[in-house]
Amino acid sequence: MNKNKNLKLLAAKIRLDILEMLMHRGYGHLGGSMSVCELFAVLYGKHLNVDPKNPGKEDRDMVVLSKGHAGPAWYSALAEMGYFPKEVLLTLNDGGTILPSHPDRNLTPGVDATTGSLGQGTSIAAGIATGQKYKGKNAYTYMIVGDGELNEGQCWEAFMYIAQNKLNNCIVIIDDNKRQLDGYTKDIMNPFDLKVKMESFGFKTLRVDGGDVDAIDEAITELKKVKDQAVCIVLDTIKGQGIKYFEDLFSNHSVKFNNDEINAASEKAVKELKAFIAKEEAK
Ligand SMILES: Cc1ncc(C[n+]2csc(CCOP(=O)(O)OP(=O)(O)O)c2C)c(N)n1
Ligand SMILES: [Mg+2]
Repeated sequence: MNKNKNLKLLAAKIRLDILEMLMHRGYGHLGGSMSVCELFAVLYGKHLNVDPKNPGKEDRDMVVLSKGHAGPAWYSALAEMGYFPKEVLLTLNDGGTILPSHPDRNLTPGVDATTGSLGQGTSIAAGIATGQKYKGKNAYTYMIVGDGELNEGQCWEAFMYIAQNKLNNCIVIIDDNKRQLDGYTKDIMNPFDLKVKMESFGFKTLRVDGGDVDAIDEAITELKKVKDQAVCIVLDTIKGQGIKYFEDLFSNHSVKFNNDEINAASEKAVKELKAFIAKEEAK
C-alpha cells in the first residue's frame, strides 16, 4: 500500500511537466530527468524546509542538483510547488528565460546552486553543508549526483571531505540509473557496488528503490537520525523512469522529438499521465 499517495501524484505531475516541456522545446535531457521525479516529489512534497513564497528564507534546506542536466525535473518540482507559474516551464532554453538548460542560481527562484559541469556540485554541496554546520543551523543540504557523474574524480574528493568532517547534514543521493550519456555505466567506467564503495568511504549508506516514494521517504527519515557520520542514498532507478517507451529506448539521455514513433509514444505517455493524475485527484 502506498502511504504517500499525494507524493505519487506529485511525482506524476513532475513527470508530465518534464515531458510537455521537452516536447515543446523539441529536444532535451529526458532520461536523467525522469529518473529523479519520485525523489523530487519526496523532497519538495515532504522533507524540505523551504518556502516557495520566500525562496531566500534564512535557515532553509538546500538542494544541489550536481547532475545539472536534469534541470527540467527540478524546474517542474519548483513550478508544482508555486515558485513560479507553470506556464514559465514552456520557456525552457529560450533566450532570456529564467529556466536555462542547466540550473543557474542567479536566474531561477528556488535554485541555490549553479551546476552543469559534472562533479562541481558535489564540492558546492559539501561547502554549503559545512557553512550550515559552522553556523549551527538546523538545516540540510541534499546533493543529487549521477552514477555517470562519478567518473569525475572531484566527486570522490568531496565524499572524502564529507566523511572526514562527519557532515551528516549533507545527504548524498546517487541516482544510480545505470546509464550515462552514451551507454551503460558498467561498460564505460564500472562503479561496481556503489553501496559497498560508499560504505568503505565512511558513509552510512542505504540502497533504495528510486521509483517508490515510500521507500525514499523512509530512507531520508532514517538518515536524518544519524548524527555522527556521513550519509548516502544509492537510488536504484531506471533512466527514463516511469515511461516504458523511454525506459526501453537505448539513446534516452538527450531525446530529439523529431520522428513519428517518438512523438506518438510521447503523446500516449501524456495521455496516460493525465489520466492517472485525474483519477488520483478525483479520489
Ligand atoms: C565536466 C563535464 N563533462 C561532460 C559533460 C557532458 N555530460 C552531460 S550529462 C553526461 C552524462 C552524465 O551521466 P549521469 O551522471 O549518469 O547522468 P544521468 O544518467 O542521470 O543523466 C555528460 C558526460 C558535462 N556536463 N560536464
Ligand atoms: Mg546515469
